[in-house]
Amino acid sequence: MKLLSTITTGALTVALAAAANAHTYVTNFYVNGVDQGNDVCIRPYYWDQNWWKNFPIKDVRSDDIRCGKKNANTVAAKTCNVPAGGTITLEWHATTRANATDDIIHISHHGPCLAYISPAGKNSWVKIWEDAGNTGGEWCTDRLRKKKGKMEVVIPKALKSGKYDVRGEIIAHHESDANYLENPARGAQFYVACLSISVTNGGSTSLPSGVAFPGAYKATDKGIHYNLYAHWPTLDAPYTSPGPKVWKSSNVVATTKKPAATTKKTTQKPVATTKMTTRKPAARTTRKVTTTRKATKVSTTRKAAATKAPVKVVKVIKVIRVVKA
Ligand SMILES: *[C@@H]1O[C@H](CO)[C@@H](O)[C@H](O)[C@H]1NC(C)=O
Ligand SMILES: [Cu+2]
Repeated sequence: MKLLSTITTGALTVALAAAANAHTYVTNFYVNGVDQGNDVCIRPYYWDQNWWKNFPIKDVRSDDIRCGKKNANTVAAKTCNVPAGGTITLEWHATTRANATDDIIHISHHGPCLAYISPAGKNSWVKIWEDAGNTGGEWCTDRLRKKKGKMEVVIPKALKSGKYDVRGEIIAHHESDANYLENPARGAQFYVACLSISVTNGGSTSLPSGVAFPGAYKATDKGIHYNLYAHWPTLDAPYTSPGPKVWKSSNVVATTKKPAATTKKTTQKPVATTKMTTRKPAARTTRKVTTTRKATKVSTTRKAAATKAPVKVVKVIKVIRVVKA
């Protein structure tokens, strides 16, 4: 499937060329940095002659929005053990992992990354992590390209042991200035992967009830029908991700792991901080270094979004689009 869109904004013309290899999918899953093997613990991606594994889901009303094409109720062949508080990594590629020049996700694709968790087989998703918004026009997808496709998510330390499904997601906004319901040829693109994990050495906290897919997103949500080009040529228009807020219990874990943010966060969540500190002082110290960076990024994103002036919508004057089968 070849696709070429030319977007003319005022005097500026952007040509976005994308082929089948412009999209993305998850090839590998890691537990605390250890690769579990190709496709292991990942629901097998559907594909046929008209649908490649890396194609995006676009209709948020479809069952496919849950775990990808025809994957709403499938299961992975294997379940991977993940200790509570451990880090899982989803490795994304546009073509194959073996391809040394794989671009992870096409450079035209910008948007947030999100992760949800649900009790296995239930359709009750709790958001545990997101890298939403942008810093000076740099998005999660841009960072992902630099990190060779590796998306890291911490499984909440407090979470009860048991079997869970993890839903990793990237939303690409290069065509989401159009609302999919009005123009199904364009709209936001959702790249979704579901994984089967068994949380071990968990805490005492059950997941709160989550959101359903479909159901959680609407095509008209601000974080879905979003004009990436509103501040053209910088892609830094303020952004709010769709779906629920990140689960607080996940934040508790994140707070203890992010000393740079401690001053601010402590005032917000003194109880939580104290709890975690008394429980695991050793773990806290060990992880200080890695997480300082993340904390800085997160707060930068928020500040950037907060200080931005209201969005000025630059009108897209002309949108020419050619789709070749
Ligand atoms: C390798 O990746 C690049 C960039 O995604 C792509 O253009 C090329 O076709 C890929 N090669 C193979 C053999 O898949
Ligand atoms: Cu794409």
